[in-house]
Amino acid sequence: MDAHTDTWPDDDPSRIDHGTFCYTAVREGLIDTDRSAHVGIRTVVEDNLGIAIHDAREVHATGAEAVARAVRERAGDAPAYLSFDIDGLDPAFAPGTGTPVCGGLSSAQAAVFLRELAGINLVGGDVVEVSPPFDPAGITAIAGAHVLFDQICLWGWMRRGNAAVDIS
Ligand SMILES: [Mn+2]
Repeated sequence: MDAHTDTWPDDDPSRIDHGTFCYTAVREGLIDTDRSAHVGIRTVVEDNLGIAIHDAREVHATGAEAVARAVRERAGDAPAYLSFDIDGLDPAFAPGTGTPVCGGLSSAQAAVFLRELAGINLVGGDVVEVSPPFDPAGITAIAGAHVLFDQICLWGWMRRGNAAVDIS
């Protein structure tokens, strides 16, 4: 989940940063591109290295549920890592980040998306790019905490044999 694909090559091949890590990971064979997807994209990329793109416009047009189903089907039963860049959300819901882009998902759309991934073989995940100095009202921190909570529930869902997750 991201406004950006982070699949851009760096001028300096020895450097890995927040806009190039995906490029390096694909090049090193760490990502199975046939089973991977980017969601929420609002920036131009000429070559996404074989990773599917479900841009934010598609999420708004077809719904977070439909996009989540497509991602789940693409991932199949492969071990999945879910990286959630908070700038996948619209700046209205996550203003505290370094490279905000308008037109992103709402917190509600993100919740639907994440919960509809239930059943995915999640083995790891993250929430990145929350920047407290840009987040004086704490809106972004709240969004990030909820995203991580939903990821933990997804993980628990698998570990408990798809039984309902007790969040009490
Ligand atoms: Mn980003």
